[in-house]
Amino acid sequence: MTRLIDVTVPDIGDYKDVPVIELLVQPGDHIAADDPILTLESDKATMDVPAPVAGIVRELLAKVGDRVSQGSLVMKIETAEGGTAAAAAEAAQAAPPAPVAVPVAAAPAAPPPPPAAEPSAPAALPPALGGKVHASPSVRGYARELGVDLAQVRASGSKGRITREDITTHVKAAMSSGSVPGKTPAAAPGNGLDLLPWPKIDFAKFGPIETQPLSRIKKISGANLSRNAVVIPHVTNFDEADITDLEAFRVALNKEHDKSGRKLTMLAFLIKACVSALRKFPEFNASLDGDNLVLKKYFHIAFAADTPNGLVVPVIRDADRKGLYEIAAEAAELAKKARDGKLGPADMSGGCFTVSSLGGIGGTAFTPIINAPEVAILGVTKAQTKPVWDGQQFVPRLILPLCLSWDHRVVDGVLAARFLVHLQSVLGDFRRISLEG
Ligand code: CAO
Repeated sequence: MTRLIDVTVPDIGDYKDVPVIELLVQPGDHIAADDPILTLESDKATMDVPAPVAGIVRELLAKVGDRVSQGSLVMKIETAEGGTAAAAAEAAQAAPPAPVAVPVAAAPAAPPPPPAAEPSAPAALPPALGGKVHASPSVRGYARELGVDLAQVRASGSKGRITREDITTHVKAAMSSGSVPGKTPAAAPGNGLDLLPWPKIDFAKFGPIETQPLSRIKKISGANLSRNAVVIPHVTNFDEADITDLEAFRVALNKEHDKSGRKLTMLAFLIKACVSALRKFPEFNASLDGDNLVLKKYFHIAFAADTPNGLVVPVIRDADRKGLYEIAAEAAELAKKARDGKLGPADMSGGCFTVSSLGGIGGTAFTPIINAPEVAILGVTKAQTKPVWDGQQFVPRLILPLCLSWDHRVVDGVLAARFLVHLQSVLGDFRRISLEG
């Protein structure tokens, strides 16, 4: 006995009227539960909707370009009569799609790659279906991000479809064999990382230990940070800004607004100063896309936020159009959402440049890793009162250390030094911001 199941769009968060950008199955296709059946794309994320049950696709009720929301009927699947009608109906709505956020360093929205099978050698494999590569847009985006040629990837999905895991497996295999993903070793002599295997040590031999699994955020951000550290030629420039007057101004304003609870943070000033520097040096407000540099005309500033589960990077949109109080309040709200584990893909996507502040904690300098596809990140450590020579005598000044990591494929040292000098002058006298058009 079989049953015809109505498949509807599951819970896709706050998204409504999202366009269907690809149908991944055809009537007559045999599919397994959780196979991707169609892809939706909002302005923030691409989502593959999984099949709620195994069966045969009988009717497509949505086409590419249709706009759908939670509950929209998209197809009918004939499934073997297993459970009750209620159970089948429930299954037809159960699994929410995994959104693939626009890549950010620590987006918890992107599912962590599952542990890959033993890597196989990435020899040039025939494409799954007669030379044509089948992969959803999100998988294609993932491949593009890692520089993988899909034609070289062994497909394990239904009907020869390449899955996200296939790409992860391919890259792992390429890394362990020392070749470049998507290229045969012969085509890229000497370009492989040729890394030694990770040391396998029985630590218990040396003393008592406790093993804890990494949090989901740590696993995702770890993979992103490793890629960024390996792929991007980082350089970090250091400088200092005299923030004596700025800090006095901030403290005075906070005292004034003590009762209302409105608070200006150093982070808000830093974000505003970075917008000013990004305006002056547009190469820093850019991303590499193959051989092109995409220059952004918007100013979405990300900031690193520490949470009990690891590092996340929420984004303040249009920071150029927001006032300092608005930026401070939004950063506080996003940092709270981050600590509560409630940031969504939209909160973490679209960043142009990141500020990573350890100022409230300590340190004199560090070398932050760039949050790809951004091209630079500003690290800030604790401001300290230091003696500064004013030409006649040493005077105590509050000095803020600045650490700018930048992508040497896009920026060079002179520009980075100028960027920091500009930050220094704005933070040294914030009235300069009011002179900008
Ligand atoms: N120097 C000296 N003191 C500083 C400072 C600086 N650069 N920045 C902040 N402080 C002090 C201030 O005195 C502030 O207290 P008051 O405003 O009450 O005077 C206090 O630290 C706390 O600052 P804050 O509440 O404004 O917090 P913050 O802006 O420093 O940080 C946030 C907010 C979200 C950035 C922070 O909580 C955080 O998560 N930081 C860690 C980021 C991180 O992990 N970076 C490393 C990533 S690896 O690249």
